[in-house]
Amino acid sequence: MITLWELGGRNGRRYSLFSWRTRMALAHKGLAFESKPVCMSDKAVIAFSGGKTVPIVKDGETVVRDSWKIAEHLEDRYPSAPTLFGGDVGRGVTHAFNVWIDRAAVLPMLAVIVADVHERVEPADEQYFRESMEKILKMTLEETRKGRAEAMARLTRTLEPMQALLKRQPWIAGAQPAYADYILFSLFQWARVMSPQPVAEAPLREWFERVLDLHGGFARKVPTA
Ligand SMILES: N[C@@H](CCC(=O)N[C@@H](CS)C(=O)NCC(=O)O)C(=O)O
Repeated sequence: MITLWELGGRNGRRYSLFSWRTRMALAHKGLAFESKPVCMSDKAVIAFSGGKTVPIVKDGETVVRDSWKIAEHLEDRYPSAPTLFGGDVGRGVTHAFNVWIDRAAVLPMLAVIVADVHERVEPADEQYFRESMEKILKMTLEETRKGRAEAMARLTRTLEPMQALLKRQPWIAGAQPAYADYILFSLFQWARVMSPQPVAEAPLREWFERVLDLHGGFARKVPTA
């Protein structure tokens, strides 16, 4: 049995974008898992992992923290299940995409949705979340609400290459969906679970709907904003 520690929000929401990468990777591999929701401010409960972030996976006796390392672990441990990367070159390119999304796109999306996310975290996390996000964004949550249109424009500009790509091929990974799709998907699922604002335009919007339908609608059937 695989156990996944991840952020839990109000009303059963699972809102860690990085944990959505892991969830999708597990579904892609056809692996069942048990979800253990944790509060962002409760570091004692995840101390066993040696770190302070989720997702964390325990697979048998193996504990893996960090969504990219978890994806590599699943690919190596379950080689006969559908591939996440499509070989060594695909693994390298997917890693490059992972780094690009994390460095270029996560902050622009955060700036758009952060105040909505704050309204949906567990009450025990409200203060911790506010303090850490205001430090990262160098502005108050109230200021992010005022700057939303500008943040949305920055996000759209950042992701324009993905809009162009999705006019040429159906999935980020090419002809079939794979882990690269889940990396980009995680941003929009984060928004879908925690914010009532629409954030994706066509053709990204249609691609997002296709990912929601994958694996029996696994990602569609969850509590959202
Ligand atoms: N590179 C890590 C990033 C993980 C990460 O930042 N997780 C966030 C939740 S989305 C977290 O646990 N934050 C805890 C904190 O900020 O205290 C990964 O890909 O797993």
